[in-house]
Amino acid sequence: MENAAIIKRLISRFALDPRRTKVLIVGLGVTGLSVAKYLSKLGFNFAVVDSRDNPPALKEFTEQMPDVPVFTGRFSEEAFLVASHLVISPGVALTEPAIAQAVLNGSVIMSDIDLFACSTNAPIVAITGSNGKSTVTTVLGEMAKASGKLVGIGGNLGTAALDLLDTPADLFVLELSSFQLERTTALNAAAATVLNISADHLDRHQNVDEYAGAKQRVFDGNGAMVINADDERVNAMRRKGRRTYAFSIRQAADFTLAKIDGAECLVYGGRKLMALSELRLEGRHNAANALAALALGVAVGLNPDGMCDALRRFRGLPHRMQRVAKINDVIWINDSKATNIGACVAALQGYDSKVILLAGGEAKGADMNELRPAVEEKVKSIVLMGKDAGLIEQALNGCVPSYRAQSMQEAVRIAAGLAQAGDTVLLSPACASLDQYKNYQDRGEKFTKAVLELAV
Ligand code: UMA
Ligand code: ADP
Repeated sequence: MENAAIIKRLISRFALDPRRTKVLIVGLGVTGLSVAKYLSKLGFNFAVVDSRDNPPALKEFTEQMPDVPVFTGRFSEEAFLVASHLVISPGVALTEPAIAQAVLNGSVIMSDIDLFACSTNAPIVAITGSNGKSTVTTVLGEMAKASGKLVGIGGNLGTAALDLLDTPADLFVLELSSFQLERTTALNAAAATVLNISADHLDRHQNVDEYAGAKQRVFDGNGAMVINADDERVNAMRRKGRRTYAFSIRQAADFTLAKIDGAECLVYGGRKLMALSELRLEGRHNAANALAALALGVAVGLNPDGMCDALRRFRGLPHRMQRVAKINDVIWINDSKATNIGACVAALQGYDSKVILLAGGEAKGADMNELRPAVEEKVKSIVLMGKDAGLIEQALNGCVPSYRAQSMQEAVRIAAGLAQAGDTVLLSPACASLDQYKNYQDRGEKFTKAVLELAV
């Protein structure tokens, strides 16, 4: 879109006029930097604030925009006082006192996703949910490419949405978090999904209802809705009069699993798309992800043959149910990205026999009692580590043999001692990693390294 057309939309939607507004970018990470570049291109008057002393994008920002005011080290009140509009990064809570005060003073709250939505005429597919977002976003991007589309893929996945505008695209596929959605009002996606809801981020959201409420905003507008019929909370998000596609791995639905000529298949409207055995992804929840991606693709007119080809080629993302090794007939699986209970439970439910589970870390306010039924059913023994190991141990109350480890290496050694031929050892922590690791990738890499050391 031409700059003039974008500005016209920003004015009509948010009264965001480069001639008379002062914008404050809150947060100078990946998002803040993308917003700064965007506002600068459009000729806006803006400043940046970050509560960190040395925010991650500071160096790049001051090199590129040396004249723009930056306030660091705290949320400076002076900066908030003069702002007519705040573009708030997802890592910053809306309950920050400076933000709450700015709202009382009449400042307009926006997200980078709002700016993005006002800046393109290409259809947007928006994907949220507690688990599976990155997988579905990535595979749908591959499906769009296989259908011959130029596609921009990003959002919470890593590339800030506004940075995607630099490359021509027929379609955008965005992964969106609850934090991005809670401050977004202008999205109107051509197709959107909430893949599932399980407790997560309860350190930032007041309760699961409020968290689900933020997620459900992905459906605001008039696009197609893709609904997980197996998830009660998502099922309740259906809206009257909207084009809706349901997917399910347990019951009849528009996109579901069915036996055709003796083989379990992915089907749409009762017609076979491909055999389930052609999927190269571990875990039954990945069948749900595949169905969701197919439904979103159909909703925006992608070619079913191209989509199935992309699914057949897709090997999954690292740290999600990734097979690390088979050593002495024991299979080791890295699911380090399981940073909440829902992901761990889904991983366990995909197994027919009991596994040895490595779990623990930072529970983010979640109720670990919810882990117990799946552990009782699918876990032989559990090795716990990290800050909230004690919380999990308490919640499990001895329902399976439990061990404690101080490091990943120790956890892997304990698991190796417990495992017998034919067993699976699964790292699926049900917790965030930040108490002991840089991030979930770091945790997964340490696990992989420790496992591979067993083989030498
Ligand atoms: N922070 C401060 N003070 C500030 C601003 C941020 O202390 O003034 C802290 C936040 O509390 C947070 C961290 O800095 O811990 C990063 O926050 P940010 O808003 O600056 O993050 P960005 O670098 O802009 O990255 C964000 C997303 N991060 C978060 O939502 C925390 C990235 O998702 C996303 O890829 C990126 O925008 C582009 O869209 C990451 C993430 O962890 C991968 N997301 C969470 C998740 O998936 O569970 C929601
Ligand atoms: P997100 O981007 O939502 O965090 P990912 O695709 O990165 O999702 O997967 C995160 C974790 O959730 C991994 O542990 C993965 O195995 C698990 N997972 C993936 N899809 C689902 C699903 N549909 N239901 C439950 N867990 C899932």
